[in-house]
Amino acid sequence: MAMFGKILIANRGEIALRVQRACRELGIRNVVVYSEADSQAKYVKLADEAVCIGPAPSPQSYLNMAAIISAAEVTDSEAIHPGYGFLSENADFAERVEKSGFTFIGPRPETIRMMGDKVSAKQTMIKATVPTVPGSEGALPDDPKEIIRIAREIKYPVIIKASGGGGGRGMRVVHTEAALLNAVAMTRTEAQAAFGNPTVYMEKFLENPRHIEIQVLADQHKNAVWLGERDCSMQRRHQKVLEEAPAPGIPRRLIERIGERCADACRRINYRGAGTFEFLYENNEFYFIEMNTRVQVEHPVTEMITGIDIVQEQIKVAAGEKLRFRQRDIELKGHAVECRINAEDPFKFTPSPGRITNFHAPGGPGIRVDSHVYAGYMVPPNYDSMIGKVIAYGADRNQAIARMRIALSEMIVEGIQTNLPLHRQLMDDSHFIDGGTSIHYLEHKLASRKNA
Ligand code: MV4
Repeated sequence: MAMFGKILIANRGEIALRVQRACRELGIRNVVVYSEADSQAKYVKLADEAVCIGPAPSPQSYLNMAAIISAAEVTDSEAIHPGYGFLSENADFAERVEKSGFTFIGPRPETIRMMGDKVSAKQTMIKATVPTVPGSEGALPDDPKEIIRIAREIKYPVIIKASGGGGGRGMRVVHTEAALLNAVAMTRTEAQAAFGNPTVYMEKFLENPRHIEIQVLADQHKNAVWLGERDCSMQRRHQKVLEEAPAPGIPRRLIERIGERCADACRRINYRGAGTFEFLYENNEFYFIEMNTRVQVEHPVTEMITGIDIVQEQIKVAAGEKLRFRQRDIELKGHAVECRINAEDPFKFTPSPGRITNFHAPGGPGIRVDSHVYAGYMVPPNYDSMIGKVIAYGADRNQAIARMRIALSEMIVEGIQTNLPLHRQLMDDSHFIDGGTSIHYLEHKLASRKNA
């Protein structure tokens, strides 16, 4: 199968630029679609072709399947890269893309649909011997006696999760039997309203875990590899703030065992493309929770420690190429940290759109900046507040952090508010420097900062 001649990028912002760069390096022409709010973006001007797909609100532009597929048709594109967010994990979109004769750069629609249903995703992982959180094996039944019995078996606290949820939506922690049935009923009602699916399942609630994820890559010829792990525990309200690779303080042989289970699961389900297995990690044990079927915001930290360009690999395997490396060829070298730079109030976290009047990107050894913004750029109010990412690579974690500290001190973003002050504080935070903080650490730190 021949490499694509032209790819349409169905996204915006830094990831549109990231995919555009991958296309250029592979010698593939790129088509960018954009909303009226993004007409002045530099990557739009730099695109081989650009098609306006609608007004600023996402439902009318970046979520408008018909407009995006029309843009692919009029430009004679061969494949569509969905980036992250928007339509990237929408199985119906992937299906419509393929039915219209284009290649969807991502897994098969059935795989996306299966992983989008958290109960079926978890059952698939149990079959593939990936360790999961102890809980109801499958959907919770209606019978209240059964629900009570399952919770007693798991032991409190338990968590009720919506099968259609994920990423922190549709969950409820239950501490006592007295609260159980009402919590199940409420989660079901909310799940029906939010996802059109009342199915819920139950897990043991882990009180103080870390969020560790494994990056995988699979071709269409039964080859699958894992590209190490990322620690994404530094988060606030389910929004990751800082990620790093490798995860500090976790025994290597333990991660290798889990990574092998993930790559093996990919082979079993004939997975195609890049993907991420999300785990909770507590008391030296990994527990699978969800799989993401897209490229993730934090993919650069893995690229830095493996030397593998994940976006280029996504494109190559979508075109039918074989992976050119085996597991034994993959070497995890050094350490990388990524800070997500958001246009937001550094204390209240409210969005801070507007014109960037002055911008200076950091540089120097080991520094990578993935950002589409520049001095004079207008941050539109319609989308996610992330304006870019700073990634620092070093021979070890201390060097990566030292380089990040310098980079953050050099960086200038004026005209809007950003979370740069928070990142600068984190680089001097003794708990972060020690490594291995839990998913609750940042929120606790922020709460005590307010009282200080
Ligand atoms: C959990 C959990 C504790 N125990 N499951 C939140 C997002 C979704 N992907 C799963 N989530 C959680 N599932 C069990 N059995 C705690 C969380 C959780 C969390 C997970 C990852 C990153 C940040 C989080 C913040 C709060 C709760």
